[in-house]
Amino acid sequence: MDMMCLDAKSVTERACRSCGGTGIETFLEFGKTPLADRLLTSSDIGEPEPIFPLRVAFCKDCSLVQITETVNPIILFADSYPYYSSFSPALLKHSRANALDLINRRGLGPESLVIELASNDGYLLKNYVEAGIRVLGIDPADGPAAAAERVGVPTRCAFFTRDVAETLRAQGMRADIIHANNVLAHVADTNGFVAGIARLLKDDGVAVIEAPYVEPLIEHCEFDTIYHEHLCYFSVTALDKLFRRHGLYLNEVKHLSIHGGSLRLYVESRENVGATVKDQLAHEASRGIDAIGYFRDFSSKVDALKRDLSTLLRRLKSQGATIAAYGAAAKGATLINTVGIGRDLVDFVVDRNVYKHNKYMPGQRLPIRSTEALLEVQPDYVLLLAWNFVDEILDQQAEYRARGGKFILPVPTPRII
Ligand code: JHZ
Ligand code: ZN
Repeated sequence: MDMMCLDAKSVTERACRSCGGTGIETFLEFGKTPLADRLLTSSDIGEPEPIFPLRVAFCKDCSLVQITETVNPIILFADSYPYYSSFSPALLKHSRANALDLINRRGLGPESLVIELASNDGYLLKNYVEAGIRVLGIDPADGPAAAAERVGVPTRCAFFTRDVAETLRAQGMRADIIHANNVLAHVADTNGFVAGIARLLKDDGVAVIEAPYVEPLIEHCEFDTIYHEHLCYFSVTALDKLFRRHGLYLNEVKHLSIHGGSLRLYVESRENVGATVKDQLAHEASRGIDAIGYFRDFSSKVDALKRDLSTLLRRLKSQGATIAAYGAAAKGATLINTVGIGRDLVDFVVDRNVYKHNKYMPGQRLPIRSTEALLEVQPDYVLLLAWNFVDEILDQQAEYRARGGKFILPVPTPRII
């Protein structure tokens, strides 16, 4: 990464975030868009919003898919970050199962140390605390970090960097497990972050990392998961190279359905590459995911989806239907701003996260209300922006549906259910 001056709002990268190669080729261009998690308050409404280029590129040297603009992380994460992991019961269940599995598999006890990078509101580490295992959370967002402390998860409010890793190591801390969920793609200094993990891990420790996987993003046209917080869109091919550069080895990989299709990576300082990784590398080579050709027609698929969704919404509206949306998700911001879904089509967005209520979606400025509004208003249709939690949300909204309400799923192709 270019060195970012602290005052700079963003920088445009000219070289690959991982390998530094200069052979990066753009394959998708959204123009300038607002920041996906920067929800507006009523006093912001009269002001213009900062917008930044959103452009996706492929590195011919290491196969990493990445955006070319790095927005200053302080703007993105440190101030009023509205994302609290604990609002999703499915995510809590998924996280608890992961912790219990590792406690078992690695025989963790009171002497062990588990560190989580981007520990948010303590949604994962609290399971280790319950089991009497020492933990440390590190997260730069003050609201979620304070919420973690309240549930008994000691948390340092900071960005994790190589320097932070050195400081913790100097204080005698080495981790048996390092968790890093949905954060590797978010850090501007990709190499510094991975080097920090290498320094903080015990010799026989394991880093257990979750990140959205680029293959389902492309195959299911999940273009809305592209926004400025997500700097990288990983393949196993690109990850394997990234870890090896820092003396770490991707030894095992699992597929997860969460967030539209993610990978769980088991990374250690001892090389012991298992069949799951070898098979995945072979799969990516056979599908061509390690070459630009795989990505070339994505842009036209995205355009077709955007057009179909817009046409569907306009048709329903012209028939007199009322439409709301569900999930003031970051991905929802990309969807409404790239498709152009404003107040003329959607009246409001509902969300369970109380920190998002009475605010407005970036760009299109759709107001955000509590989920109760769906039964109060009973709109004819609800566009599901948080489509990754479709099962959970449909169950929860059984009453709205029983009264005749319908959901619109935007991806992989717009459809009404
Ligand atoms: P959700 C998040 O992105 C945040 P987002 C982050 N950018 C990231 O990297 C990805 O995840 C992976 C609400 N909700 O989690 C909660 C309900 O209201 O899909 C959220 O506001 N009711 C760091 O923001 C939103 O929907 C529910 O029942 O795109 C979902 O957002 C459930 C389950 C969720 O991700
Ligand atoms: Zn590269």
